[in-house]
Amino acid sequence: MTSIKDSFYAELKSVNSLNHLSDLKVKYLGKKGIITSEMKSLSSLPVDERPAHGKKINDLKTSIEAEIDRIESELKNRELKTQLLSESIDVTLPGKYTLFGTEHPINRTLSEIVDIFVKMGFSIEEGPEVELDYYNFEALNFPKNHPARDMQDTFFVSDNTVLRTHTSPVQVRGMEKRNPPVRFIAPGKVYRCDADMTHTPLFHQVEGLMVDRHITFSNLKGILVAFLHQMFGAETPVRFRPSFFPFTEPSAEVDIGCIFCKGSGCRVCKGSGWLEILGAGMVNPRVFEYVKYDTEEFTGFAFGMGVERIAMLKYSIDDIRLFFENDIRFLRQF
Ligand code: FA5
Repeated sequence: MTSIKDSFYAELKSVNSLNHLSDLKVKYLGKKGIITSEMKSLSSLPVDERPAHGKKINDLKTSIEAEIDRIESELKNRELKTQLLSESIDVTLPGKYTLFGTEHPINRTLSEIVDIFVKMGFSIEEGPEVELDYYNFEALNFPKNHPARDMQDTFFVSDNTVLRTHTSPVQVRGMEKRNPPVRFIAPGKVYRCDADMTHTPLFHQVEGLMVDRHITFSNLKGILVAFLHQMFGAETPVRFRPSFFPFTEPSAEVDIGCIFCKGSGCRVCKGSGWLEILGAGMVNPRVFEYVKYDTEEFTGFAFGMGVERIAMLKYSIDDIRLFFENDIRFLRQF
């Protein structure tokens, strides 16, 4: 019995893992283990020796079980500690840097413009960028060979197809689709063969159109002044200058007081104290005739603005090309 005990303790000393301990447990306490076979051999002893020997085996079994339980919980603790150490997180380490994109300044400006008009009850209308001559010019009262067609620096796709030079064709398409009253804006890309510090071949415009009974120039002024005050601040001066567009009569160009020099005159406003911001006017009855609106019953106003122009003023950017160069150092500032 003593030799079993000694060999158990000797083996236990070298145990250093739960697997190893489990092997030892099977060796001594398993069905075919040393202690179990000792128990079985009791029957070969003389009857009077059996109780004393049986007790010894039982005592040994109990102490082996206790010892195995003790070592098992020690090993479990040790393994847990090792696991916790290897899985611990150093919260003082710097985080992993992820590069986030930001909204492009043109999209941001466009959303701002759209939001203001949507709150004023305008819906959103879309039209194709590859447009028929009819919608881009003809139905907007630009007759064939009208000098204004040339003024627009048109990209022709074919004799009667162009890349739209403005968003005004959406006015015609929108009115063809429905009867008055109408009130929508049409944001989108437009194209002109033009490139310098303030012009690019692709840029964005937002068109606006409102047609109903009794619409007057005062309504146009009210809406545009409200828009410009929300966009540039309530103190911004606004003025309307007479101008010409074939599809509006009368027509106006709208200026805001220079936001750089506050009207005293600077390089940006070329000393005038004013910055041109959009074109507008009362819809020319000839356009209504193309879409078969009753020119006696209905009047309307339209306006169109360059989004890049507004973004340049809002963010004090003096070269329009920066918007399209995708220089991350520029874009990151927004
Ligand atoms: C028009 O395009 C008219 N369709 C606007 C209009 C609509 C008037 C409805 C009346 C009623 P204009 O050609 O002026 O107008 O262009 C409008 C704005 O587009 C300009 O004020 C300017 O901000 C912008 N713009 C024009 N050409 C370029 C260009 N090449 N690059 C960037 N912006 C431009």
